[in-house]
Amino acid sequence: MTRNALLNAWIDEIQTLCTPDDVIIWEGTQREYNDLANDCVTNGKAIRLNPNKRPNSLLFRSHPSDVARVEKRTFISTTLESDCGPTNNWVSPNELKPIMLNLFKNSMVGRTMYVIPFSMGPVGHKFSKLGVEITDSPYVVLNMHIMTRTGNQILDLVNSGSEFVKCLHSVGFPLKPGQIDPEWPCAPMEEKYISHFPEDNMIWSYGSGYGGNALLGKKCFALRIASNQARNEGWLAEHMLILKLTDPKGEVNYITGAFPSACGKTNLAMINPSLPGWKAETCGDDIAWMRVQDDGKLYAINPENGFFGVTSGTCEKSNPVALATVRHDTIFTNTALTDDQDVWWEDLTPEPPDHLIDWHGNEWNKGDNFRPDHPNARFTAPLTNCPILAKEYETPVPVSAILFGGRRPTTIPLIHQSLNFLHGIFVGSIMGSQITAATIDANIGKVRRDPFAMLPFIGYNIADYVNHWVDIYKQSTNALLPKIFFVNWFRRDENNKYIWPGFGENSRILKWILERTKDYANFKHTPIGLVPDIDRLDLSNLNITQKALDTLFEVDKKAWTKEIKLIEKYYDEIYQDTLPNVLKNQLQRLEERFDL
Ligand code: GTP
Ligand code: SPV
Ligand code: MN
Repeated sequence: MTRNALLNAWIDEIQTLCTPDDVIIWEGTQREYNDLANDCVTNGKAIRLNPNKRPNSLLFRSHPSDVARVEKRTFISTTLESDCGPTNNWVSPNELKPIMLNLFKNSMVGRTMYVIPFSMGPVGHKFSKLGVEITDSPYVVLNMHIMTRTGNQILDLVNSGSEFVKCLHSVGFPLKPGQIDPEWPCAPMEEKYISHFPEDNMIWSYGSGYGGNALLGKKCFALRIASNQARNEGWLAEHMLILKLTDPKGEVNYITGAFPSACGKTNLAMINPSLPGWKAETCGDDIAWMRVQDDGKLYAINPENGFFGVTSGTCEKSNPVALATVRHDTIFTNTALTDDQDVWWEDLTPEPPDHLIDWHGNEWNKGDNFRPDHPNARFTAPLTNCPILAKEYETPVPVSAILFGGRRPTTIPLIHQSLNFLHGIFVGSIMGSQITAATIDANIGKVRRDPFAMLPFIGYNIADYVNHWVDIYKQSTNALLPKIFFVNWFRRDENNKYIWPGFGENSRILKWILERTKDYANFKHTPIGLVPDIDRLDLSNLNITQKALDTLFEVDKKAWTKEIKLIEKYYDEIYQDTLPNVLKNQLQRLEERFDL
């Protein structure tokens, strides 16, 4: 046991409740990791990849029902429904706790219970927060080991009395005596619960082993619980990448970007700029914790220690940095397996291999009319695997620009700048994006509102969240705070093809953005904000037609009149009588600028 009485009492309580066969306190060493990885391979839970091609790497295949976050089974459990708000599923703790206690009862029979002390953020840093995850999933342990700082150093902090978030997880598949454990145990959909109790700083997750449902440091803690902590303590917990950019003169700037799940954060965080002389380095690819410091600037730090990235679409041309990052010491989930025991996913190579084992473990032959990998297949790799990891990845960095963005096939231009911080908050609040395979949903491809790319991650009432952004604004001034932009790499033409080449070419837009932060006269006014003066956009050596450019930067009054109607409807539905003043005022001004 540990030297912390509170922690010991909790471990005792969970052991008595879940009745695992044994309990292991995770010390966080590479040796433990290697041993557990070997166990997983021996027990048929994982496949060791070819050590010559992909050293120290594993492939896991999940149950076909357990492939992504489950928003319908994700709950914010607060005493008052109004503290949860209209965008989250609410159940009162009095109702939810007994249901879940019943599920957790004896849920770990036949399994080992792991206790993982972890830190979100660098160990001991004043911006960091501690957690302890109890889980019966070796897959979760291996992933948490990569995604967070784990082990004895953190246990020492917990033992010396630091607060921690209690994170309880079970795959929800107790084993009867003699019962064979499936490759990927989990519970049926209606028994899955991803529950957050912000009043207790506590997370209970039952029935899923996948990603954000189970690696509780990530979305559950670093966004949903942390957004509550951030509101109480005056900072921001956001679904954002953090990118360091050095221009050809050597000037350094930091940019954050909030795009919904599977909408390009990891790729922008690892951008390989096509513009000569520009250098990009990665600070974070999914989550940013941000605070206004004494100098009035907003500083961001990545609380994670690894990448849990989408494999689909990743290739030498689109993202060579990601490919280098996953060369070794990586866990793959739901990719296909090649004949020489390596991984393959859609677009990795222009032509697929002739033969693969698909993510179900079945034969796949070239020409088969189904995908061999899952669209939400992922890699888990340590930050330190990234060849362009910024040296300051463990220090808060001052943010010059915040990018919001999403997948919008129409209406939204490639880039526009908000008029000021409050207008930027409005722009964040009206974000829309096509639903992606990062969540289990029948409506993939349909545009939904995803304010601040945080729709599934705000751990409290969205009206309070928007007002909290205004409170952050009040901690400083427009002059010192980041400038706020909106990007859309995903505009499509009449043949449904992406118009903008994206990836490394996005550096052209980043250059324009940094010029804007320095007030260059490189823009045109439109009713929605500032768009590039095309003559001032660096399009050197880019093969793009005038027609494409016209579409990319058009602000079409007819389309926007329709959009504004939709925004009004959305505001009415979501906020009713709690619509924050900032949104009311900004919407009115937008209508005025369009002469509506
Ligand atoms: P989460 O990890 O789910 O939060 O996703 P993410 O926001 O980090 O998205 P990611 O960078 O993994 O990209 C998701 C998908 O979008 C991948 O298939 C990428 O190849 C694709 N993508 C990323 N950037 C671009 C871009 O600039 N243009 C185009 N066309 N596709 C992109
Ligand atoms: C996302 O869905 O935004 C992810 C993947 O980053 S998961 O960790 O599953 O939430
Ligand atoms: Mn994400």
